Amino acid sequence: MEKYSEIKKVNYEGPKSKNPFAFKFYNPDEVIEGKTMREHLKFALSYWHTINYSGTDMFGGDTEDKTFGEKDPLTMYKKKADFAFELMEKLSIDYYCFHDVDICPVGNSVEEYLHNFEVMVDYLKEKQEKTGKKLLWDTANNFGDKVFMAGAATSPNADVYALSALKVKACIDADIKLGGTGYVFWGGREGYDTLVNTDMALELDNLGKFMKMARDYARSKGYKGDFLIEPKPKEPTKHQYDFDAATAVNFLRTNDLLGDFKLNIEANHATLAGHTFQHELRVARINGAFGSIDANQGDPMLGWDTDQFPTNVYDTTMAMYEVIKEGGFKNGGLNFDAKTRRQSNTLEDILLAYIAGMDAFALGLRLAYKLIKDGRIDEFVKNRYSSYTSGIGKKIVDGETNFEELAAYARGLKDIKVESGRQEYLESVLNEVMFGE
Ligand code: XLS
Ligand code: CA
Ligand code: CA
Repeated sequence: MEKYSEIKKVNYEGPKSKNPFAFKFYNPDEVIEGKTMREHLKFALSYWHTINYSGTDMFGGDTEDKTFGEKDPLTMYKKKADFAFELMEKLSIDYYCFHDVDICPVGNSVEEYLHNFEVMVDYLKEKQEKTGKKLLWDTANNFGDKVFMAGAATSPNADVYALSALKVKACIDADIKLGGTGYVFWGGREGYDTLVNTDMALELDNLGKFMKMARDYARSKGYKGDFLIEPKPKEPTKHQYDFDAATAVNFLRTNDLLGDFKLNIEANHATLAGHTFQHELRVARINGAFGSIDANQGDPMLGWDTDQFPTNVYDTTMAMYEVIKEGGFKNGGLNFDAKTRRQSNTLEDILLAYIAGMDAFALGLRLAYKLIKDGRIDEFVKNRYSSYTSGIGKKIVDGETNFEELAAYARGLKDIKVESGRQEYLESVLNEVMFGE
């Protein structure tokens, strides 16, 4: 990766270009419906995958070198930061996201960790000021170290709970210093492998209290951003407490955290939970909890979190459809929680992967607007529910009826006809919009 400063800026050349190092659909400053594409899409680089991941898998070691030829830990992490900001510049990415331990060496004690973290946060702040790049969100890695083997805020050990709070507090302080707009709680190891050793009620209660304390601390320091829960059904634990969007929303409601907390929806986690990406976005939206997106895709044949760069345009179109219906991103954005494959082990592959993912979402944005302008699908759905716009249906929606009235009404009904759902036709409309002129 040492040669990264020689890489050229990636420009938009349009769909006819055959230049692999050019955008075909992402034209950062093109205005679509009153906003530039970079404002619509709010792309972010994920530090852990792009700056640190070195191709390792369960069966073999590194296939990439991300040490930048440095032995001294702090100097190495500064070079990593230089690489991150250079890549963002070359790719026209305005935001980035990190875990605490992605940006600094952990050292040999809590004190050393805190010191290194602070040094690197100051370094990132300088780089932000020079380049105009921004922090989208940060998060504490409270799952990697062996002390977190049984969880962090759901650990059976109260000392681990306290250490987890220290790390989240450090990240909130960093978030405030760097002007970030999100703090993400991804479960990590907040879940269980077996109930024979687990007090589920206590763990969930402790987790709720932890999040409240995080919120109260951050707000008392003037933090204005969102807190985000990132649902995932399994991996690393057999059962993660934030299983999916519906489970996370229920947890937030139970703990009275909705409002301060929203959801960070990851495509790969949605499919692991047996849902589509769009389903998870819709659940977040209808509960007023749409926050941010971790853009990637899984492999439908594999039951684990492959974190691939997103290239499936049906998925990006329907995801952007949900984003547009939500009124766009506010504090959130599109973070590429995605890594190049173990065999795609060059600097060029990192660029090509981001280009592929950014173009897939740019195409998704363009096609989602086309779908909305075409109007046939929205119109169909609207008409499908038209029985709720007058008469007894309107009374149901307005909450102005009861079982006696409904039963009396139903007694007089003859030949109820439910209209066709027209699924095949609507799917062909989607294809027409996506591939027609
Ligand atoms: C792991 C998660 C993780 C979060 C941040 O599966 O995707 O990377 O996004 O901790
Ligand atoms: Ca993620
Ligand atoms: Ca993931």
